[in-house]
Formats: sequence, C-alpha cells, structure tokens
Amino acid sequence: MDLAGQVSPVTPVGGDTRPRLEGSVPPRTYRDDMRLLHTSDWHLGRSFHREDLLGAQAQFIDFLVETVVVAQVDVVVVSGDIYDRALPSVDAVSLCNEALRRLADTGARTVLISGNHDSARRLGFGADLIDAAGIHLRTDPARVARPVLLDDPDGPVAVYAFPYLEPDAVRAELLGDDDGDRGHTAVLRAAMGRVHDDLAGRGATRSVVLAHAFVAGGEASDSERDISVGGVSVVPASVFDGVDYTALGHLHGAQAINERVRYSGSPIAYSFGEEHQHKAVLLVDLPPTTGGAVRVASVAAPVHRPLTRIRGAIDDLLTGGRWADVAGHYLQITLTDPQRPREAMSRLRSRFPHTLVLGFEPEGAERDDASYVARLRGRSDLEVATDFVAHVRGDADVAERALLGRALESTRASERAG
Ligand SMILES: [Mn+2]
Repeated sequence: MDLAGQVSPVTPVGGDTRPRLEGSVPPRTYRDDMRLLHTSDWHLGRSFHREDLLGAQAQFIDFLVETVVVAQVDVVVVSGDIYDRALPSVDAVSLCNEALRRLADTGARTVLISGNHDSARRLGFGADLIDAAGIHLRTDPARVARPVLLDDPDGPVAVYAFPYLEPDAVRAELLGDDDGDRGHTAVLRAAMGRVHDDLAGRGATRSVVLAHAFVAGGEASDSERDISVGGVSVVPASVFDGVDYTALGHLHGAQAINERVRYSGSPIAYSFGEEHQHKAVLLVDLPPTTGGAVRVASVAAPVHRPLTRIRGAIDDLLTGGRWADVAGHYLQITLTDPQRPREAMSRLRSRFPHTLVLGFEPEGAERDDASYVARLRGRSDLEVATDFVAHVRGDADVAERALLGRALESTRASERAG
C-alpha cells in the first residue's frame, strides 16, 4: 500500500540543512498534544554489496536528531532491527550509543524494541538503568503490558513496546501450556490481550503499540530477513484494533496498512529492489482523546547515494550521454551484449565507480541461462527447501513442510541467541 493521499508530501532534505528542514516540517495538527516520530529498521552496521553504509547511517542519525528538534517531537519510537546482527560491530555499537545520547539531549523520550535481527539480551543490557534518562529499551516479552507512560495536557498516553516475539521463544511466556496455534498471530494476540486488560484498568488513556511483524497487506522488499514459516507469521492487522496508533517495523518500504497501523520503513535502501522507494520518517500527531483522528506526515530522509538498475550493451553504457546522470549512483548493471565483454567490471567502474552488481543477460538468450541467484530471488528459505525436496524426490507433504519450517525457525532462533 502506498502512503500517497494519506500523508502530506514533504520536501526531501539533505543531511545538514536546518533552514530547509524547518520549511519542510508540517505544523502540529493538535496544538498541545503529543507528536511521535516513528522510524524502524536502522540495521546499524549493515553493508550493501560490501559497501560500508556506516557513513550513510551516521548521516541519517544527524537528520533524525535535527528533525526531532525542529519538529518538536515528544517521543521517538524505533520499531526494531536497531542493529543488523545479533553481534554488531564496535563501530555500529558506537553509532547507536551516540544516537541514544543525542536523542536524550533533545529532551524527547525514545522507545526502542528489538527486531528479528537484534539479540534481545544484548540490546537490552542496562535497560532499567537508562530508563531514567528517557531512553526506554524494551526487549523482554514478559513486559509487553507494562507501558512507557507519557502525558500531555489532555492526559496520559501508554506506549506498549513489544520486542520481536519469536513464537517458539515466547510461547511459554505468553501462551502458557496452550498447545493450540503456534504462529506469530497467536503470540501477538496474547500480547494484545494483556494490553487491553491493562488499558481497561486505566480509564481514558490514549495508546500506542510498537511491534516488529509481517502484517497482512504489507509489501516485502528484498532486504528483510524472512520471518515467514509456512505463512504462519503473517499477522492480520485486526490484531491491533483498539489502539490509537501501531508503529510497525520489519518491512523496509514505508506503507500504511490502515489509518492507524503503519510501517515507517527503513531509513536507507538495503537492496536494489528498493530503488523506487522514498525513505522517510513519520511524524504522528496523536489526537486529544482516544479514538480521534491520527495525523501522519512523512519527512524524507537524506539520500546518501541513489540506487539505480540499468541495462544495455557495454559500449553504449560507456559512451551514451543518457547515463551521465547515474554515474555517481550505486549501480546494478545488466549487460546485454551477445558475448560477455572482457574486463567488464573494471571498464564500467571507470565511468561508474559505484557499480556494485554486474549481471549478464545476452539479448535473445533462453531464460534457462538465468543465474541460480536470479532464480532464487524472492523465494523464502522454506520455498527453496521444499523445491529442492520436490526436485530430488517428489513433493513434500504437510508434515514434512511443517518440520522443515520448524527447523528453519529454530536455526534462526539459535542464530539470534548468538
Ligand atoms: Mn529489518
């Protein structure tokens, strides 16, 4: 789903341009009421086809802090995948540390959850201590119904921050001995049940939920690590009914599932498939009373270096005037020459120094020549595994599919546990 028509368009900004940013931030919808900034999927430490993106990520943090100040944001919510890996590099940890300190310095509160890429235990280190500084790291599934409580002149706002709820890891905590539904929907429903119980005891309180999940209706990109196991991880948006705003992470394209349930998307493109996405953060103005209209605007994030996919014969690429505009972009180039040109990468890099991916699809060749990588693109781990079984022996049955799914799920769980 596209945000078009649901948010006010905002002029893109560069990294360090306070005056331009001021002009691009929409005025508050509700004068004294709470303004959230929703972001997710920073993936600090991630590289892009071996290009280090830490500089781009640092540029985003500058933009984020600037936006918090200029837009007078009250609370920043970061919906998971803070880091790219369970064991992030020291440079990624330093950048995160700097980001949290600078956010605390703005006076805004910050609520963060762990995503499927983060190690909850490592990210949650010291969480109780830094709470006092207004930085609220939530990585413990046992605390889903203990909100971060904020307020504005119209009363309280409860922010319920769910860490990524890996079904196998949190089932005992959230579902007890219930041997029914095993999937992500069941654990999120259980968490939301606790939220509604907690809210019922609070009187009139506006509510915000942070979750890291694949919600039905959302559109995936090529850079999210698959969390779907046999389809059981796709969660209906109705799970989040009854709260004023749900700030989702996991999918890397910004998108609205409905008026109150949205993905901010990642601040930086992490795959060439995100070539046409507009990376942004969302400004969310909460209404004075629960159930009132939530106003959302997007503020474009700085583009460190655009991503572009181009194709053509090598001589045309090296001399054609129409390619001049993309000379500085990160490029995925597909060559269409009948024969693979010699030393293609080094020749192309003389004109396009940031060529990262080089493919070869000779014009008129059969599709069978498509590379293994191309054939697997867009397929989940489970699909690849079941295709393999089908190829060597015949279709996997339902029980075998479930077994493969659980094996993949537990491999991912143990990877996250470090
Ligand atoms: Mn992610």
